[in-house]
Amino acid sequence: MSKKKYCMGCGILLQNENITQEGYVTNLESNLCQRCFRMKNYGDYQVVAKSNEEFIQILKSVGKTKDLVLHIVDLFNIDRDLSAIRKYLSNKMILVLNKRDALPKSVREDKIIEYIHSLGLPYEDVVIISANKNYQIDLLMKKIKKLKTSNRIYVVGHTNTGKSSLINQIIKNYSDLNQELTISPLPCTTLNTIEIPLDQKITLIDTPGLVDRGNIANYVDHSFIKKLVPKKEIKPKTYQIRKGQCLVVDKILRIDYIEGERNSFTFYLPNGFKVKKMNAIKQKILKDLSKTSYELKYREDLVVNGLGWIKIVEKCKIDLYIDKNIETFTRRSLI
Ligand SMILES: Nc1nc2c(ncn2[C@@H]2O[C@H](COP(=O)(O)OP(=O)(O)O)[C@@H](O)[C@H]2O)c(=O)[nH]1
Ligand SMILES: [Mg+2]
Repeated sequence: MSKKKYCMGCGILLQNENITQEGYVTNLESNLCQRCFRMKNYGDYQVVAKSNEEFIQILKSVGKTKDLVLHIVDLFNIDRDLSAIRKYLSNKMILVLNKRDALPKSVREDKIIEYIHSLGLPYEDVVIISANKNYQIDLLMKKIKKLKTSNRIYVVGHTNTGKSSLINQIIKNYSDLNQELTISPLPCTTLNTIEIPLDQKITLIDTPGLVDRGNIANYVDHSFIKKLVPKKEIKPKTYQIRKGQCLVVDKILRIDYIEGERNSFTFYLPNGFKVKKMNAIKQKILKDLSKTSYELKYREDLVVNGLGWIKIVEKCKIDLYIDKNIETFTRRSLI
């Protein structure tokens, strides 16, 4: 039997026997499976439905090593609970906050770092980067070299946080390899671990991300998912609101202002979304969605997993209407 060969884009085992199964190629000489080939060359995305069980096993096996781990988080969608991933790992870890380019330039990075420190998690270090814009990748490399415990460095995080994008940027900057990992706005692009030997001293290992069940991306169709990944710096929009009014975002969420002084709501959403202010009395729009009541304290964010957040200045009571599967929560204002 010939040696097993894996797709250079997503890590899946290549096979030429069953076209309906993952890893299919017509010719085993190919380096990319048909799915990756189509994504790369035609932007033709195919979703693979995977259970997280397999990905959790991979994380657990990372946890058995003593290697340094980069935990990649989307700055635009910082997890409510970073230990959803951390709990499988006792390794030394660097927290890497990606997609800086999507946040307004005016946002102060020290405030974000301070927010992370306030969570009191034992990361060795925290770095803010943009994989797409090649921002602070040198700084990250410096920290990797300083903190690495062996030649192997794992890259973990939820799906779509930009793990493969980061590794591609590092390959470009620091090696002569011509490998390029497959990236896409859909969940479950990377299917297996992929080892990238950058040089004698550093091998990066990409991993499939866990799917975050509360993320809005799981409950909308393809064309909508593309809208959720901010490509450019987002423009926050502020609305003055008082009792009796409501704010509606496309067909996905509605906020009724139930109690409180005049207030200011600033929406941090990808640019394609529209916010409308309306009179709530008798307004039936979106009321069939599931309702959650929140009491906000002074300067808190209302976060909608996978969509963005709303910065609310004064304390108040609101009713939120949204699909019941989508996770929402409040936190101290990030910025
Ligand atoms: N704006 C922005 N988007 C990014 C950045 N890094 C990755 N993305 C986008 O996020 C999506 C998921 O990226 P991918 O690398 O496949 O994530 P992975 O699932 O963690 O490997 C793609 O649409 C990327 O273009 C970044 O630095 N800035
Ligand atoms: Mg990936």
